[in-house]
Amino acid sequence: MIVEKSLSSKQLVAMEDKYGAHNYHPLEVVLDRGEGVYVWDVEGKKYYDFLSAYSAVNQGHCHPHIINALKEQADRLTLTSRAFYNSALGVYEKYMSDYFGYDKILPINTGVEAVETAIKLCRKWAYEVKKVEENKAVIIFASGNFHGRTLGAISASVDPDSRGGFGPYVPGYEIIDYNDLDALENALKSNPNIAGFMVEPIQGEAGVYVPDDGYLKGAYDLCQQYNALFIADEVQTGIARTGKLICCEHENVKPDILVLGKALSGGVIPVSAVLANDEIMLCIRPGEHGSTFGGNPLACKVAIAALEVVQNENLAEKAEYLGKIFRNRMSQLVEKSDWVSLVRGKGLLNAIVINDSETSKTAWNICVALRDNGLLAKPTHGNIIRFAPPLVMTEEQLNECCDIIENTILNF
Ligand code: IF1
Repeated sequence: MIVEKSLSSKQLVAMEDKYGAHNYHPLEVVLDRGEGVYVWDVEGKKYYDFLSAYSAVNQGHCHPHIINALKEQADRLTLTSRAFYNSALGVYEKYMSDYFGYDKILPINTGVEAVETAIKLCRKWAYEVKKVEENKAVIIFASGNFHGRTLGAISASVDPDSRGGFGPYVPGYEIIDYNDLDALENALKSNPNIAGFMVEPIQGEAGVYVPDDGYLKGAYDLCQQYNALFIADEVQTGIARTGKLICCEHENVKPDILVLGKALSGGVIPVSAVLANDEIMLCIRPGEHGSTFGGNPLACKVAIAALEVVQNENLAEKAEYLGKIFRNRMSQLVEKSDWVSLVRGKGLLNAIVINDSETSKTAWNICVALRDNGLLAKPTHGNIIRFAPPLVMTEEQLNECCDIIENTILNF
């Protein structure tokens, strides 16, 4: 009998290092299994997941309702392409339209593909509806943004790691300061060819940077005033993460174009979407945009199930409630520890700032210590640690996690 020997964490890390491209620098933990708020490594050690795959696993790992939908549809039909109709897509599109309150949805796969879709849709609208002269459309972005890894997205980036060495870049972009309504008004006022403004309601990659109250509403109103589209990239902030279904809801803003991804599938398979009303969405016609996998029946069934979980388990309300407890606990830690200088965030999208330089290894080393104590998180920008657990966490579990974070940092 051949007994298959399973590989150790060390061996698996070595394999990734040898055979995989070096485009990541992961924290050293090799995960093998997940359930709800927990993940286990290949040696069987259990952790609280405080990253949730960058807010893709809001519904918790391997949520049975979503996995059942996946399994059922996987046995039936997975992909037809859009050359033909499929029995899941129309039902899903209606569900999405009702759920988010838009006339139409354009289904696609990854977050950045949805961002690209929104950029193309915005340009198309500018030429067809706003009557901008051909090839003159400009889209405004906010400095510090993260919209993904394609050329279309990195051309809007100011981060040297994301952008450097990949030029030439896509033209027709203008970058302004984030959280600066005067800068937005100046940009809109000084150029009649502005097609739209794309913005993250909270900048995730920048370090969970929450703009001032009124910023989103103010930006939306300015876009209206100057006949430009307000495009919200809610790939990370959407789907209940910040305490509302979408983060713009905190200011009662309904984006002209809404970009969703990540937790739209509960982290099960890549599913993303662009939502807009007819006047905008119908600017794209047959043959002008699409993807082999976009709108596949597996994705449709998984996304419906993932959104049902959000509703059935009141995840937005939970995120709002637990987020307050979390920031409260972390504010106490700020008082107690010289290592932590502040906590910020909304709902369960939060970060603490470590009192050391951006180039120091302190935040990384704290994350290593957190890992050893059974909690997984990842630093961003050197001295910031992002905390984004699955939203299915109980209050008791959250308090236990706060204890782990507190003890780890006080003993660091
Ligand atoms: C990686 C960061 C988070 C996003 C927003 C679009 C996308 C993302 C607002 C693209 C993706 C991910 C990508 C992931 C790391 C992660 C990330 F640290 F890089 F910035 F979440 F904060 N818009 N963010 O946050 O979505 O195409 O990846 O599905 O490893 O690059 P995608």
